[in-house]
Amino acid sequence: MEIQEMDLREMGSVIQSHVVLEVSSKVQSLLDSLETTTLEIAVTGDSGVGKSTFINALLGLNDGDRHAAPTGVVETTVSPTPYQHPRLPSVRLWDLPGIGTPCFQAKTYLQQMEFERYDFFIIVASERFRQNHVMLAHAVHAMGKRFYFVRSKVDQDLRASQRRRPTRFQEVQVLREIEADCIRQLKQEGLDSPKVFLVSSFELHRFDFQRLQDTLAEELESHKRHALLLSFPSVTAVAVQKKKDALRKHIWKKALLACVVSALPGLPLQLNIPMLMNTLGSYRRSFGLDDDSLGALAITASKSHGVLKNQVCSTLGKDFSENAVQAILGQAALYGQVAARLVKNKVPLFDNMVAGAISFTAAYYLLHTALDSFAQDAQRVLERAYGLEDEDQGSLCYPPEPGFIYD
Ligand SMILES: Nc1nc2c(ncn2[C@@H]2O[C@H](COP(=O)(O)OP(=O)(O)OP(=O)(O)O)[C@@H](O)[C@H]2O)c(=O)[nH]1
Ligand SMILES: [Mg+2]
Repeated sequence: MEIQEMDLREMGSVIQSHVVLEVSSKVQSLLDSLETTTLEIAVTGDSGVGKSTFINALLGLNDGDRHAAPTGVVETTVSPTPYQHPRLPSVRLWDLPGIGTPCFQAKTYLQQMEFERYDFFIIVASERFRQNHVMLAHAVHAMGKRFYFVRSKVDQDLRASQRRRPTRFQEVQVLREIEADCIRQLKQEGLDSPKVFLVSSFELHRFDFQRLQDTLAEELESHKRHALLLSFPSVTAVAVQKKKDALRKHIWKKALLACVVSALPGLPLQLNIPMLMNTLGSYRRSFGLDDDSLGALAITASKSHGVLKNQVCSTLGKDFSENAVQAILGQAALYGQVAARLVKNKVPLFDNMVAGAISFTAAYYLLHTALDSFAQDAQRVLERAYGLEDEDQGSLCYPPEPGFIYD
């Protein structure tokens, strides 16, 4: 009887090890395919309309950054220039030379630009949309790609309008007029229902940038949507929430992979701490909470780096160290062990599985809690960066939320 039970237990361990190994290798390849999915975004328009500034804003870079696209200079380049996302190397924005000449040939232009490589085109204009833009849009569409119109520098228009009619100035009305005017121009040039987004690269958190991001995300297939949601700067509360949701979907995969399973039965499961630290680091950067991102935001928003840093209140946001990670894991493992003991006494076959469940639960709890609190940090940073709160209020840290595991 005793021997039979031993055999059964060993066999269970072997089966379970193999199953978990197989599942984790499948999960790894799923994550790999997600992380290596490319997103190639073409940005085009006439010279001086703000293409490079827009690209830098999307990449979260300031003009002075050594990886930034040069701005405010007359470009003579005739070939597409790629700018790689600083955190996600498989995402690239392409600065395409202008389309301004009267003898413009949309088809030839697209061929020269090697149009197949792009997932979609953003056509930028700072004043009028002209026939050239519409010709390009038609050619892009005919080649099976999507296009979007960005009307740039709206902050400048608002300022000019306010100066012109200081007493009658109404921002919403001016914005509506600009949009209606763009749509009218595009229709006049033969485009039926153009999608136009009003943007200021200096104030991405305002106007239509969020709507542009939502529209792009909706129209992309799932892996590319994930890349877009992670790569675009989260400059509004909605964007922070969407980024959190996008990352949350894959927590269980990350947690599973962090459970290192020995192929030999009988060895306990352990957690891969470097792998967890790596994932947490990418969450933190994704929400712009690392020093570089906070520094770049401080410049864009004309706030002090220290003021923004003070808004980061989560345990891991403040102390991103292995000790802090171990402490959170310890907390989670404690709950896990109580539950595990109950199961283990009843079902000896699942010894290994129970140990695995504790590791998995602890990793899941850690990632889930960290993601929630990073998102809260990001929200506070945003509020302070864009002046929603009073400067001299100090830090707005709330007590940490009790992160819960399964939702
Ligand atoms: N106010 C305001 N100015 C902007 C905005 N975007 C760009 N600019 C300014 O417009 C000028 C031209 O911007 P660039 O980004 O260099 O324009 P570009 O389309 O890349 O120009 P080329 O490379 O020459 O084709 C710069 O002085 C920018 O600072 C914006 O959203 N608002
Ligand atoms: Mg440029």
